[in-house]
Amino acid sequence: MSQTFYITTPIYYANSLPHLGHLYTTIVADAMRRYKRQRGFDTYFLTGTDEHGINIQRAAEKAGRTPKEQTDYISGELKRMFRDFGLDTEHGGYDVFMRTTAPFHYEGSQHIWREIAKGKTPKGNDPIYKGFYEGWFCAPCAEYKSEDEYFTPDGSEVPFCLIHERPLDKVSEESYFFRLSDFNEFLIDKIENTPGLVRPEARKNEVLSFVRRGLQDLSISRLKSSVSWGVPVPGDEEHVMYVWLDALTNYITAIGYGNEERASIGFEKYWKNVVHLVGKDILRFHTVYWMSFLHAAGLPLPSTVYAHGMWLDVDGRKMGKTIGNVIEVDVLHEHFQVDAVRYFVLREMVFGQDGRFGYENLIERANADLASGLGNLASRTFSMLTKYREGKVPAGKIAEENYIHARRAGLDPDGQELVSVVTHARDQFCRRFDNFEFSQGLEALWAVIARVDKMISDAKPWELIKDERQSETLNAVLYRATETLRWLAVMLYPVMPDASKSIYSQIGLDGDVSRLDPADLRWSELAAETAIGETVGVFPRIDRSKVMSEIQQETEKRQEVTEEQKPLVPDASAAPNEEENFISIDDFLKVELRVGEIKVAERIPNADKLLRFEIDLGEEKPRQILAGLAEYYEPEKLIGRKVVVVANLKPRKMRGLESQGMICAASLEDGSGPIPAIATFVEDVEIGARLK
Ligand code: ME8
Repeated sequence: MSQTFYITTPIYYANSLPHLGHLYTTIVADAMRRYKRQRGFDTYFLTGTDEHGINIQRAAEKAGRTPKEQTDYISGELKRMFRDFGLDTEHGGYDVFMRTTAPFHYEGSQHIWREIAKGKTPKGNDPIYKGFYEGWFCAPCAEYKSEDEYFTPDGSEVPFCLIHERPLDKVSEESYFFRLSDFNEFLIDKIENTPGLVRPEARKNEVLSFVRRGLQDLSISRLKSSVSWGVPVPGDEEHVMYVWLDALTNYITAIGYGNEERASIGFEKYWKNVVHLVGKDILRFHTVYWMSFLHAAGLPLPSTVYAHGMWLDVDGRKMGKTIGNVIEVDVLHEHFQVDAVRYFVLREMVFGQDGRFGYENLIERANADLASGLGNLASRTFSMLTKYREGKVPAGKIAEENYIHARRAGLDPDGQELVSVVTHARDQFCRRFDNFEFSQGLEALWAVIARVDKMISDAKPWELIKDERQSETLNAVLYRATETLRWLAVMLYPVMPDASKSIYSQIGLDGDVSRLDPADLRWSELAAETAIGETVGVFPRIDRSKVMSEIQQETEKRQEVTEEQKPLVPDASAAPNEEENFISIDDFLKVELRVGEIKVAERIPNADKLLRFEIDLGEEKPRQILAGLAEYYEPEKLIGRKVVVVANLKPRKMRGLESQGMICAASLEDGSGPIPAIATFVEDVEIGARLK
């Protein structure tokens, strides 16, 4: 049975549209898996979307969608991008697109929770205990704020919400905790002593020094009343799991851990050799947290967590919409060959370090390495075969008596030198790829291209053809160039699947490159007399100024459209708000206003001001809402009236009754104080309709 190889990308957040970063990690994983498949491994490749948690809940609210609609939309967009770039199953890419909202994933996540709870920490304690989570709460946002969501103004003792610019309340909430503080020594020992567990070395040291500073226990649940969008904690429906616990667990539920649905994929089989590819931004989650969770659940650790660097713009700045330096994946897809993009990202970024991405760099590299390099070698070789040898691969051996002629043409007569160059480059390429050193692996192959180009230029086939005595020399040059192309086509398959297949078939070969092991390549296995296929250019030259001006124009157009779509009020999150009274459209959309019909309206005993309503919002059952309207309205007269309800207001208790929303009313002044006038509709509006 062949050895297995399981590779994963992070599952990307379903709160915003996919970008170059997501494309990048997935291309790397895809290339690695294609390489391992060629090497004979039984491979499995996972990508997908992370669909729970407050950020998704918030993004959905912002966009006026339900969380389910939001996650369907983003995972759909991600799948579209993957399809465009040939990373989907149909093109030989991922085997599974995980979505953490899948029922089998709920099952598996709850299973790991139970397993963790059953076990003991390395220090013999219960890994999970109940405590209180303390945090800064923003009432208008109805949520806890993390450090990057608040600021502390000078002179204030408490932080302020970035959105509302008002003080936050220190609130503590019941939560389950994971006893992470018991895992320090375990993690240090494992990470220090397991070769390749955390890579590259610099990142490993980073994690170790983080762990050495001491670990704090981790809150691993949130009350459902504050974060509703998540996997319920088994045995306690009031809580949902911390999103990272559920997200990380996707790597094992996908292959059948803790659920029947995917058991046939084979957890036992694939968990033996697994590589998690991640950006350095989420290294800590995949090492400190994930490894502790796994160990607590009695499961083996992954073989490798490899953290790569980040793409920055050409000037080394982080990419962002506000600076306008984002590389658009749709632009990439429209203007560049998929293989060129794949080659560029693998060649340009030294894996593990940050890299710089600009359209111009991409064009430069594609023209130099692909159009003038590999593409030119292929097209000149095929056109010479057509022109000089009627489209057939000649025999490559030179008879000893002709060595003298070959030498005269500057060609090594027995060709051993080239064989050893190519073989050495192949070995190096494999070693580099095994070691995630994609850029250096490709460099080794381009040295071969340069070498063969030089062989052709030195030998000058266009001169050789004129001399009868140089017939074998010409044959040898053509054979060696074609044989090198065969090797390159096999080796380059993981990086440029389309170009590789194209070159392979242009040579006249019909094997399946995706299954050819570069280690099995033997020089001169290309049979003489092979009739080459139809010649097609693999990498057309990119007209730099034309493409750049098209991209420029499109970017401008896109910006104009965005300008037009901009809300009439400035976006508070984009620029400091000088006009205190303005809020952004997004802020407004956070308030969910809905049409409701009053079904019940009654006084509350011993309360002069409050009325109790039951209002139908088109939901399963009417909401109970309390409002201070008793002094102004006869409750009976309000029954049947359509009103505007703030539907996402945090429920609060008044007089022992829970009020689940608010009725909107204008405030009129009659000199003695404000008098409410309930907002209503002249038209016949549908119950539950949203106001925007
Ligand atoms: O972190 N350059 O999802 P996410 C290179 N859901 N890669 C980049 C990049 C950049 N500029 N920006 C993003 C999450 N990435 C969690 C993961 S896993 C159990 C849960 C890539 O949508 C890189 O792989 O924020 C990074 O780690 C990932 O996208 C973050 O994706």
